[in-house]
Amino acid sequence: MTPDPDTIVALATPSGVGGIGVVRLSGPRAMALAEAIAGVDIRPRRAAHRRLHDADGMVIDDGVVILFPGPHSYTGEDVVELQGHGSPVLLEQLIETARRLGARLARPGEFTERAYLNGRMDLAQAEAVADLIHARTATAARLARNSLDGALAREIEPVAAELRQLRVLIEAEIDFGETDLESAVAPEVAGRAAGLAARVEALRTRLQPARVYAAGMRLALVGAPNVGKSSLMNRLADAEVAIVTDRPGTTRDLLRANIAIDGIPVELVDTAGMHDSEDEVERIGIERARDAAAGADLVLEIRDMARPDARAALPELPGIPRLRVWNKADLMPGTTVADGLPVSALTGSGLDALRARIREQAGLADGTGERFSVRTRHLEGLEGVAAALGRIHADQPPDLIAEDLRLAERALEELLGRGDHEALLGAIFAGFCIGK
Ligand SMILES: Nc1nc2c(ncn2[C@@H]2O[C@H](COP(=O)(O)OP(=O)(O)OP(=O)(O)O)[C@@H](O)[C@H]2O)c(=O)[nH]1
Ligand SMILES: [Mg+2]
Repeated sequence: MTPDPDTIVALATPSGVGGIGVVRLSGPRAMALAEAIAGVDIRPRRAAHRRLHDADGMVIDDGVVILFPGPHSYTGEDVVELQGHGSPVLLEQLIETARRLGARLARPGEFTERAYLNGRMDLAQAEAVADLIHARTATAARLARNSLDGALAREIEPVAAELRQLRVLIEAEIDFGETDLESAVAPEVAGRAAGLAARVEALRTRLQPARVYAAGMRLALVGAPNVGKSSLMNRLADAEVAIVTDRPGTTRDLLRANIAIDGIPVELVDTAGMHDSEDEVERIGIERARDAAAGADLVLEIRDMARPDARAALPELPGIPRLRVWNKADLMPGTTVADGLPVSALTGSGLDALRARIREQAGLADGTGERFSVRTRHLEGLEGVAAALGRIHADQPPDLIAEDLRLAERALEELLGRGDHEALLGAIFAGFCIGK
């Protein structure tokens, strides 16, 4: 038998002053604590207006109390919400009271972890809770919302079903067959495994682009001084984020702006113009510009159409795509460029094409894959399934085939968090905020 879990408490709303603040409790003692704090005879699932007391019976606040008896609650346990005035001091007193009465502070994500452990959601859904909370664009939120409804599980259920069938086929032969004879089912199993591997791989390819909605994209704007990097960033951000002057060397440090491009969260990083400089401050700035480029998902190499020779000495960055952007197109009407995109930070011309190219770079050119939020972990899981299936050949002994089918199944189970994967759980729930 597992021991009774602790009763946990945390602030569920952001810290700071607000209209109201919500303290949430979950665990076997939650109802008893609610009684001690708010009094008896509260009907479940109904908002009750009550005085909220501390452990000595002194009134802390008055507010709304809602009881959610398990198992039909967020965590599957008894859950209590105490809604008080949004004063950090009062809410802290409420939390302290719950602790004095025997609750302990929740770890980050512990409410959702309990929901998962109690079978209220699968692991991909628990991750979707975090993705939903942290969504930076409406699209990202919509996809996370779909994931919360179990979209990934539905997507991989047919794969799991086929895997089970293949295992039954091969294991039945191992259990009952003549082991020294050649396997009768191996050719069929191997053929179907190959088909399944291709299906899983296709699924991975289809889902991959959607990852960017949760992960976001970092774009570094780099180039020679005065080509208009800061102007372009301001124009894309639709705000005066960076100082712009006609003097080369205006930007000396990294500047960041968070924007959305077609629902993709994009962080723009403006950098110091790159050139040979004796100036210590400028040199450090240029060094940082190089680091920013090295850490980007896409480098926008900004050039000046009126000064085609002004270029930055940017080192090769293997694996980081680069897009050449010719700025100040307004100064060179009628001129075309052979390599890259003509834009004007001044007039805004070419920016729609630039946004389309950025979206394309994210792998979302044709809008595929944007149905639910996808994490790298999911893609790697699918890769593991396909790899195990891909190892299967008709001329292998049946027990080897069975072993690879088992590995494929385990990779699939891990995707949804079925089975025992404690280290994985720790890593996932640590990424949550406290109170969720
Ligand atoms: N005509 C025209 N001028 C531009 C355009 N973009 C920027 N400029 C001008 O070019 C000059 C330099 O612009 P910045 O945005 O400061 O250039 P930068 O690349 O950030 O320069 P550093 O920070 O010094 O490296 C300013 O005078 C801008 O007004 C453009 O599209 N057309
Ligand atoms: Mg600048």
